[in-house]
Amino acid sequence: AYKRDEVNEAKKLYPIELLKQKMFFNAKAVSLSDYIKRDDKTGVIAEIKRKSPSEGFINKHISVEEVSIGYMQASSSALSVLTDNISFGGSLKDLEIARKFNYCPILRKDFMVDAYQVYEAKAHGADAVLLIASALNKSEAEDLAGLAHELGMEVLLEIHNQEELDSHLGTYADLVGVNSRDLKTFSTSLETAGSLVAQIPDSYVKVAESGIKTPEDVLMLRTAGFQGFLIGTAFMKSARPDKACQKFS
Ligand code: IGP
Repeated sequence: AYKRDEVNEAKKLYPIELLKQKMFFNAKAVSLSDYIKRDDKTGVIAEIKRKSPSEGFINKHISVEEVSIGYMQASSSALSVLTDNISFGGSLKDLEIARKFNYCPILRKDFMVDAYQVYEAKAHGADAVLLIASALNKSEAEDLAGLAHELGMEVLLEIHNQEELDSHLGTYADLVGVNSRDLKTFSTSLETAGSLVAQIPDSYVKVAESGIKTPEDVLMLRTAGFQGFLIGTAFMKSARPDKACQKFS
C-alpha cells in the first residue's frame, strides 16, 4: 500500500511531462531477452540489492558503479536494480548510475502498480520492467505491459505457482520469471521452479528467480529448462560482489 502513496507523491513532484524530457527517455533500449539468449553471456541477471525483508542488510557499502561494471565484466547477461527504498534500500538514482556506466539490458525491479512507474523506469534508463502476478490482476498487468512496450521496454512477468501462471499467461510479457521465494514465508525452493518451468510456453524466455547460490544450482535449473538466472543475495553478501559473480562465468 505504501507504493500507491509513494507514486502519488512522485507524480506531484515530477509529472510525466518532465520525465519525458529526461535524457534516457528517448534512448533506445537494449533487449533483455536477446542478451539472455546470447551464447557469449552466462544468462545471469545480476542484481544490486542492499537489503531485503528476509535478510535485513545484505551489503551497506557497495558502489553501484563498481559492482555493476564488475557484474558485466563477469559476462552477465543483464543487471537488475532494486529501486524500492523502504524494503530494499534502493533508488532510481541507483538505476541511473548503473545506466550511465554500462551498455547492457537493465531491469527495474520494484513493485509496479501504476503507469507512472513505467514512465519513471524508462526515464531513468531501464530496458525492462518487472510485473508481479501476485500484485496485479491480468488486466492491470496487460495495461502496464502494453505501456512498457510502447516505450520500447520488455516485460518480465513474475509468477510463483501454477494458479498465477494460468491466470496471467497471455499477458504481453517477453519473459516469464518463476520466483522460488514464497513471498509469504520467504522460504525458497528451487524444486518449485523446476516443476513449473515445463508449463511455460517456449515463446517466453524463462527466468529462474531467487535462492540461487551456486553454479551447480544454475546448471540444475538450466537442465530443467531455464535460460535466465536472477541472482542477488549470493553476490551481494560478498565483500566483492563482482568476484562472487565471476564464479558463475
Ligand atoms: C533475487 P536472491 O535470492 O538471489 O537475492 O533473489 C531476486 O530474485 C529477488 O530479489 C526478487 C525480488 C522480486 C525482490 C525476485 N522477485 C520481487 C523484490 C520484488
